[in-house]
Amino acid sequence: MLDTLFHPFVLNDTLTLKNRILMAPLTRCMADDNLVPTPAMVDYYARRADTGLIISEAILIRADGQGYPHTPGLFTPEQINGWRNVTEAVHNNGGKIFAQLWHTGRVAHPFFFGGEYVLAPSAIALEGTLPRMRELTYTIPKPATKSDIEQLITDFSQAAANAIDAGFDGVEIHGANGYLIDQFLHFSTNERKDEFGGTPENMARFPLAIIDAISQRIGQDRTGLRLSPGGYFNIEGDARDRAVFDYLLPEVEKRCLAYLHVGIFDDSMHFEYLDGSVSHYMRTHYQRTLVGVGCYSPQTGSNAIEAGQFDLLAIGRPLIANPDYIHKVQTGKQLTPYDDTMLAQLI
Ligand code: FNR
Ligand code: 8K6
Repeated sequence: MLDTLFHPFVLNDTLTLKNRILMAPLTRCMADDNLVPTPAMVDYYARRADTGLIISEAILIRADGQGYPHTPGLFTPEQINGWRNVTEAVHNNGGKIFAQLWHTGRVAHPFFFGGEYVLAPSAIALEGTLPRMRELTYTIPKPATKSDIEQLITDFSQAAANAIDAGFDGVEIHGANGYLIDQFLHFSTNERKDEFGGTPENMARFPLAIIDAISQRIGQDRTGLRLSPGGYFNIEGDARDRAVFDYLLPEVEKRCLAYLHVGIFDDSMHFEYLDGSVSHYMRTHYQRTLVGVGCYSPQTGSNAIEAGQFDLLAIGRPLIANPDYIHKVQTGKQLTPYDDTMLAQLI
């Protein structure tokens, strides 16, 4: 039954994956003070090269996107060189790796980049304090001007070019989990009155512009996308969001990306305004390659693929706990259960 997971999967003319298990993007906060990947990170990713595709932890496209300590970047030559060591090690072990491109928007904090403000669609602060840094409170963001938005699109596409320069096989645009791109797509964070807010077409304009700019720069076959139609992390969902994603998903489908990835921690969560789980909603509105994720085991993930719920399975926390996840699953060995204390080091 698990055989389904271990057959190669043709993503497109450019990329074939050796199996259907992807490593989900996992922020580890382990880059050095200049946000450069370390040798320990090289080894960590190289150990997981037997997955069909590694999606890297979220990587900052520029300094003012930072919202957590020691998250890596892809905007300085030193950072690009650091990532080249990672991609070479993964390739030497027979793997493939995409870079997840990230700007946290209102989830950023000026503390990290020495700025005066953070950028977001609207001046609506995230409530509360930063994880692991409770002394810092989220700030009221500055609504991005049209020229800020143009610059962000340019910087996303430059980061994608930097990723290819660093040897990545492609990029995943982080449009999920309540960060900058997602903030444009939900009414609770987007109250704009211009062409970037108010209607589904307007709210999708910035995300689609980023997708188009990156596809043009590095190729749609090397571009993936993660989206969270259900607001569940850093953001509140609103029944009106449904119309935004009803519009966005067919638009994304037209763009023939490498894949679309569900952004969720637990895919058994049901969203009333989506009429069920996020993967179910996305499958209904998107027929190309879909990556499912969120509390799946090899068996439940394989069942979901066989049932047509999605095509590829991303695994997060179990891959933190088991660098040899693929080997263990293939040989029927017991998996080590994930525990939050495992976040303290890279095994
Ligand atoms: C995450 N997740 C996540 N998602 C993302 O798009 N970019 C990221 O950088 C991170 N970082 C991250 C760190 C940690 C510690 C966790 C636990 C999760 C979400 C992740 O990709 C995945 O969707 C969830 O972990 C659900 O999958 P599992 O863990 O149930 O297989
Ligand atoms: C993408 C950056 C993430 C930075 C740290 C993430 C740490 C996540 C730890 C797991 C917490 C899960 C909370 C998810 C909310 C789900 C609500 C149903």
